[in-house]
Amino acid sequence: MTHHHKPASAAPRRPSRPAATDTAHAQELKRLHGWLHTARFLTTAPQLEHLPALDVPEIAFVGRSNAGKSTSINTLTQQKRLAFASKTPGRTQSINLFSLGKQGETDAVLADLPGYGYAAVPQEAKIRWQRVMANYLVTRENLKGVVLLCDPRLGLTELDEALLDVIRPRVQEGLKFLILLTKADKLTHAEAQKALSIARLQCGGGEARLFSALKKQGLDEVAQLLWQWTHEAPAAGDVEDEPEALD
Ligand SMILES: Nc1nc2c(ncn2[C@@H]2O[C@H](COP(=O)(O)OP(=O)(O)OP(=O)(O)O)[C@@H](O)[C@H]2O)c(=O)[nH]1
Ligand SMILES: [Mg+2]
Repeated sequence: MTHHHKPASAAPRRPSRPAATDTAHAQELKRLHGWLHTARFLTTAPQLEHLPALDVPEIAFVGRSNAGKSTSINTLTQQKRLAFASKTPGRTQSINLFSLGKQGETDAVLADLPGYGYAAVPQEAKIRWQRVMANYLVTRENLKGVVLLCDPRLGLTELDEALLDVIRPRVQEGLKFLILLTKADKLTHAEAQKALSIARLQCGGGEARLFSALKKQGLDEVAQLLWQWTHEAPAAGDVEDEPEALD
């Protein structure tokens, strides 16, 4: 057996380092952002039945049109045009899936859902879309978490509340839920804190965070949540009921 030990005299002295915990934390964040940066397009599904059945945890980004869903996905994954910011908001009726995972392995999926509430969309299309989304949120078996993007200057609208009603039972059964208050750069510190405390009351069992794509605010916290949601071991004895479809 050959040994490759260098002579002791050649061993360099270790440079002094910051506190070990700081280093570990910084490395952990670097790893998380590296993980998010692996995001790549998986598929687009115009209808629910076109969505492939997957066995990796999925996180859905939902919210009003123009809330900043596509921008937040691009910011979190540090990619310029992974999710398209549509020129005609509310027109896309497709669910876009993005895979995450190193070395080409997929260990999680992000779903970019079309926004709702855009005034120019015909009523019929609005109702159809609401039903598709409700069905997705209720029946998608690998759905692990929902990120509801909300412009804090508008607060939760009627349609956001309707969505909350749909997912509330699943949140009680362990579905992870985050209200992400976007465009925080448009608020003063006091306004942002007020919006955050309101959202904390509204998120019933979930979480609420401030986020700004422009100022890169909230990225670390969201990255940590997304990782935890998709990688934490399910609680022992946690038996899932078959989800029931809406009509
Ligand atoms: N100031 C500021 N503007 C933002 C931020 N995030 C998004 N925006 C802007 O908000 C607008 C809408 O952003 P999108 O990401 O396209 O919104 P969306 O929720 O995907 O909208 P739909 O695709 O229509 O559902 C764009 O003009 C963005 O540049 C932010 O953090 N700060
Ligand atoms: Mg979008």
